[in-house]
Amino acid sequence: MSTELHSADTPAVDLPRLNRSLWPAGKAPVRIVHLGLGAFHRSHQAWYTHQAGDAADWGIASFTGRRPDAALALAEQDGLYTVVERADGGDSFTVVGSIVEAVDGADVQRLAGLVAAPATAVVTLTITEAAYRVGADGQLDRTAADVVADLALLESGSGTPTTPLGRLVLALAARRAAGTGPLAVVCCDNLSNNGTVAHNAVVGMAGAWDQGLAEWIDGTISFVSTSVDRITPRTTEADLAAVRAARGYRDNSPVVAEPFSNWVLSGDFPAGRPRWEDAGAVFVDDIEPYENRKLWLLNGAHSLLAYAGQLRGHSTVAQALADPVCRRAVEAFWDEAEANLSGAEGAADLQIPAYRAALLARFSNARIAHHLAQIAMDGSTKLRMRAVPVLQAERAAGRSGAAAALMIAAWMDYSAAAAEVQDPLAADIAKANRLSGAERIQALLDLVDPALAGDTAVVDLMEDLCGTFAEPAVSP
Ligand code: CS2
Repeated sequence: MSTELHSADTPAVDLPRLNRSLWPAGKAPVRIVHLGLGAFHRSHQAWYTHQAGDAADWGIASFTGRRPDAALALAEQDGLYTVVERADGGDSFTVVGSIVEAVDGADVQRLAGLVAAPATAVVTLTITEAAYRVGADGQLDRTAADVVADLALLESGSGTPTTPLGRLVLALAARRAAGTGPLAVVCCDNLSNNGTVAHNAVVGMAGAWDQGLAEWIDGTISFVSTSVDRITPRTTEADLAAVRAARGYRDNSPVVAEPFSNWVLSGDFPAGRPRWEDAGAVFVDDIEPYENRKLWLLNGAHSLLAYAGQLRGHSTVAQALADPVCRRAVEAFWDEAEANLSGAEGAADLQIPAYRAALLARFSNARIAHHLAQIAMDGSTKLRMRAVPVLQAERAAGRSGAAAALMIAAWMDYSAAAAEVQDPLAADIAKANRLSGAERIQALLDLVDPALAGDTAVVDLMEDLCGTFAEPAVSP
């Protein structure tokens, strides 16, 4: 399939908007429903679907989360948008056509209709790590305010759920009622064992409303685990201008991403799936080593840079990595992570030294302005996946885990210094920061992992590590 709207022999024209009538592949029927229409979905799952050999059979209906804006902008251009692959040496442009319907997430009726449709085979999710509302025990937090509100709505049978979980549960109830059978839910958020997390969250939410539905979901719906990877900063006005300048048409929804991308999946697709392997996706039996490699080495370093880097006055990943103090902290964390990845079964396939070298190159791509403030969000959830397992493994091996602990200590210092902390636990974080000394450390740690908070040696270690990045590297 041609992926270029304007080939070299078609001179670029100043289109008022992207226009599907010029699109060679036409419009595929909806067989995938997505929750979380954002930049990452468009640079990753939609991009893989677009490149699949059977793309003409697999259209995506993509729903936004809290706001309708992204759907409105994309619907204006009939779902078409440009992926700008931004390498050190320059940009390349692909017009992606796999999203055939862009819908406001609040349109739960449309969501339920599409999820219940016989043709729908796959539901993909990029709803953010925090949206699963799963506590440190791995189960749905039924006391979270928005979960409580959505459960009341579901029980009353009127009103529109506001959480992605509530919306999905309602849509799955419609599928059950329609008798259209099994499908696969594919979690594409950065969580360890994300298929199980999605299962626990969805079945937990359904069970609190209707036990029969929970049992049906448990026995019918396949929850696929994945490891997803492609650095995708938020789109800026400058990106819109870059597309216009280079391609000669106006796109109000382009997405900029690094050239690298990776997708590892594990699980069943009872109603079929696109041939994502044509675009490089890999299907494995045991996803855990890949997942840990990505979550610890890439996302772990990201979080460390987000907190340490901002404390030292940096604003992007590339700037923070160029600071020797931050770079040393990342390398030390990677040493600890690597020590615990290397023992895993199949670790040789992980090629960790090459993966680390590639990460340094990817993070140093200064043409990708990946803002640390974006990565810093939802720290209490992210640290559970990125720092805690390495810290626990190091301590179980009789070592201090100081480099993993430093990531958590940097988050604590950042959470006290930042003007605004975006986190589902923001109120508890602010409360903990009003304490001091070991009490503060313990209260903050309790929000990330209660078991660690109960370990006085860990609390002492964190107390020593707080303040490590107090010295700014650059004058404000
Ligand atoms: C980042 C990720 O914002 C974050 O927390 O660590 O979004 C990261 O850029 C992606 O996982 C890369 O694949």
